Amino acid sequence: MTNPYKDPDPQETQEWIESIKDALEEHGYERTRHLLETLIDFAQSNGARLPFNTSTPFVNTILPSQQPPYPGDRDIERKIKSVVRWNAMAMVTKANTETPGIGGHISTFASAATLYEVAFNHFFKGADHTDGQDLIFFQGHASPGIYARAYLEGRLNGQQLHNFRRELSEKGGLSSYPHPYLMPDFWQFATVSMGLGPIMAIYQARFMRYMIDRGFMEDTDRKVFAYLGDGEMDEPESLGALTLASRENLDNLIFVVNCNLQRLDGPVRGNSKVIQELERAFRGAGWNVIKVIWGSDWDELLENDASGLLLQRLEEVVDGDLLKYVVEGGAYLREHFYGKYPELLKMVEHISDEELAKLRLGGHDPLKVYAAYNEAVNFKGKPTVILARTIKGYGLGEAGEGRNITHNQKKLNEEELLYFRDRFNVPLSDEEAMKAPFYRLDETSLEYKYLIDRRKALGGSLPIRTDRSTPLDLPDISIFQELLDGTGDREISTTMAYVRLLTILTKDKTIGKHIVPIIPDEARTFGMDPLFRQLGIYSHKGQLYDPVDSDQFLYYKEVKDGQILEEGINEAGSISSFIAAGMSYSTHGIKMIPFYIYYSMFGFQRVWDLIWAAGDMRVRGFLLGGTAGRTTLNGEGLQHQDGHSHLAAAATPNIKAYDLAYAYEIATIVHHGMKEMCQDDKDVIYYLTLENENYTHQPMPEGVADDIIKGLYKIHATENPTMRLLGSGPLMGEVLAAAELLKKDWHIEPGIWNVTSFSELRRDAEEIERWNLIHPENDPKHSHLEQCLSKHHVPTVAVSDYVKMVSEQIGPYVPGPYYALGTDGFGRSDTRENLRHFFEVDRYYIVLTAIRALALDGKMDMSKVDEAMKKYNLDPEKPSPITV
Ligand SMILES: Cc1ncc(C[n+]2csc(CCOP(=O)(O)OP(=O)(O)O)c2C)c(N)n1
Ligand SMILES: [Mg+2]
Repeated sequence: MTNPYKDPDPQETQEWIESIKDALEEHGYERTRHLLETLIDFAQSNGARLPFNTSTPFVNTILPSQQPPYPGDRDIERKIKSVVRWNAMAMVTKANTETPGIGGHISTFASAATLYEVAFNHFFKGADHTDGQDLIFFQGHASPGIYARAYLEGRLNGQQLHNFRRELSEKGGLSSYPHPYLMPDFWQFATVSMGLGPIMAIYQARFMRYMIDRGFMEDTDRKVFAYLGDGEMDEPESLGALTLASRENLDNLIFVVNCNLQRLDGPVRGNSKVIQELERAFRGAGWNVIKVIWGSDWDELLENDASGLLLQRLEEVVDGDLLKYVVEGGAYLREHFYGKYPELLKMVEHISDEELAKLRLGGHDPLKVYAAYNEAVNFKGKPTVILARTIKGYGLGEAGEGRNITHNQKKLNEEELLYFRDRFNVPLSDEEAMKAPFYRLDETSLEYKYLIDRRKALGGSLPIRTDRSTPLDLPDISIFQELLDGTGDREISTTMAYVRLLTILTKDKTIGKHIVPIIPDEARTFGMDPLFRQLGIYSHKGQLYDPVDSDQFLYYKEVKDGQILEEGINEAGSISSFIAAGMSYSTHGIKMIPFYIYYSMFGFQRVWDLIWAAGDMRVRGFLLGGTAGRTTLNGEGLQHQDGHSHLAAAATPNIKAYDLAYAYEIATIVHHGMKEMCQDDKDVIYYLTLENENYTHQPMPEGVADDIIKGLYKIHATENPTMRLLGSGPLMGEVLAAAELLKKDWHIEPGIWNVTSFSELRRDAEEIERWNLIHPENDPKHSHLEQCLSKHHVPTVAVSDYVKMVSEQIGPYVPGPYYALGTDGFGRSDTRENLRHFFEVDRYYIVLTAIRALALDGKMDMSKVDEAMKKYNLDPEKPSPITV
């Protein structure tokens, strides 16, 4: 390492080095480490003020002498790898030749091929392995390579490869990236939104531990591997949860960062070194770091570097230069890298320019990569990251190797194809190669046999997504009887009703232990703290301290087999836990039902991308937006009040979203949702908004369960209504009050309906509309909305505590004129009453809108509108909540 301190006594320094050398030779690494650490501690405590340094020299962590022998046949593996490389390149080239602009990536896999091949041949455990299956997050843009291998194994056919990125082709195609939603028997994890893979992998590894600690499964040494791009590590989510992994000693977790030093536009760190920076971040966070920078070709050079000058030069040089050397070749490298010091030039004078340029890097050398994996899978007590130096577009030559344009290289021309063929010795004639065909290994060949045998020995082909879970018995809905019966005079919030439901559910003998309550430091806000003691907060270490409230019955109890995942102020982490639990039916073959309750505003708008990924991965579970509703959450203000998460939920295809008003609705929906998830094997996420306004809850009316689930049920019927009111969630109270006013002050008796889900109504209506459109000869079908409302062609006023677009979703399908009241605009801190007035969703504005609707419908005189405004003191000059 470069040391700015000028050594006044090099001889003394040398003597110290000699002592260390002796210690290493006589006593080995551990003893030497102990000696040095003791010396450092001594120096530090005697005022030496040592600088903090978390990086190690820019060389491989594992020395050549520490490398295990390679257990495979390197020649056969190289041949297999070459064919995988070829097919991966060919499928992208073909796709873009036939359909220009269809996209795809050649360079990412080209850089990562060795990293994957060594793992496929020697480490990844498949679904039939006696230990169970490893969980592997493949780098999304490397998908062509993963398909190419599956093709060689005979799992995919040529037609499918041919239709890469054309999933809608008649005979089926392959998705661009890992999407379990689209290829549910193949991909396990959605990784292509960068940064989500790393955080999700950490929480998968943690959830695996949770399942073991809670006694659901044995600890069989299964691993979670996450393959990541070095550019991807700039996403805050990538590094954001590192300390959780080390704090929880997740030695079942292995990150492999493909350090090709490039991202899409150019270098990840032109002016410094990304590998060193990542090492610092990971070591600082308590991870085991294995750097795989230089291949075996460098061993001798580095061993001969007695003066340390080569190492010094390697430390000096920045990534921008390292990339230039890849592109410019040997002569340039000699002049600019070695040429800086005459001694270095001398070191390489026996090596030709061509050989110099070809000195292989660590991430392309199976020996080095194997050594790294071998250490990683055996390392105890900490998660491991392998930082592997590779070249982006490796083997593409002038078509893009190491160049800034490499990420967007979508096809090779004939000349480039021939170069690639030669570079990897792919057995194709010129004529054949120029057509970029897919190459299949002969089933009698050694390579084919080896490929298949290796995977057989390791438990089967990968990637694979299975569901080996069995249905869970569900208790009857009567376990929630107290919620179905109403609260009498007692006023409670829907949040309190939910907590009661969760308490009952977790105590249930049939399903209780499969419930995974997840909470990001908000349990007391929601009144969930009694569950801490009842269920315990999961902690692998148990509780090493006496909690401050240990003298109380409901103390803060952390325990090794605790059921609650208390994630701290960490919504991205919490949703990652939700994802891990909600796909447990597939990853662990055991159905678990996550209930993740969070502060509504910090849900969808903060981590929607992870929720989207959850949808892609067919996660099942319940999301609960607590303290929701723009006017129902009083006091807090603009950044707390959620009035729009239902828009996001409506746009997420496998989310069923409900805004609930009464306890019995919650019981009905949760019971139905559990049935879908645990017995019908539907991949659904239920999203329920819950509020903190206290009011009384009626007993459940007869025969409304199905309608509650469908999204709309009747609260009050009238013989011949002239209009109807639709209320939703907490604003149901204002709707009922408005109906009273309409009756008392205007002698109007509206029909009253409760909307539990605008989005479910809309989906149903859309589906029916579509069916009717394309079946003109058949009797038209009728949506639930139509069945409920088509009897009376009267004006409708709909009110919710969300932006108007939420209730407007059903506008086109509601018979008669439709008026939506909602909470568009930024929130404010004030009382509920004032907020509902401000957003014009209170009972008076509902009445006003109803009267105008009737006037426009010719049923009342327009002068009544003005009269109503005066009567209820509604100021026509009041500023608009949308713009003020
Ligand atoms: C969140 C997100 N932002 C941007 C992209 C677009 N994108 C795809 S690949 C890529 C560059 C990837 O670089 P790196 O992570 O270093 O991977 P490499 O291909 O170099 O292995 C970008 C910006 C994305 N997929 N996800
Ligand atoms: Mg990169």
